[in-house]
Amino acid sequence: MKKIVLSLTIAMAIFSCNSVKNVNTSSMADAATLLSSLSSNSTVQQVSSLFSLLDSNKDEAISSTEAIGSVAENFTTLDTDSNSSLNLTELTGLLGLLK
Ligand SMILES: [Ca+2]
Ligand SMILES: [Ca+2]
Repeated sequence: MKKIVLSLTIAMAIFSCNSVKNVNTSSMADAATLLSSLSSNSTVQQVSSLFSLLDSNKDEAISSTEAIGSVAENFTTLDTDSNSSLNLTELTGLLGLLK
């Protein structure tokens, strides 16, 4: 019985470590700040910075789980090739949606 409790505790510890690692709160906060400062006058450079902040797994694509705020709200509109992820070109389309 003790062994089971111990391995459960270890499994829980590993799990909680992993979930902390997966959520990079500082870059999420940066992304939210940058996103709220974007307007139709924003540059592709700014969208590019937003892209790298949102792309937490660094696969050069924004998945629906990585999208936040207006990117998440307009995800299907931005995803012009409907592959359920946004590349930099598709994310740049956000500028056209901002007023
Ligand atoms: Ca990604
Ligand atoms: Ca796409």
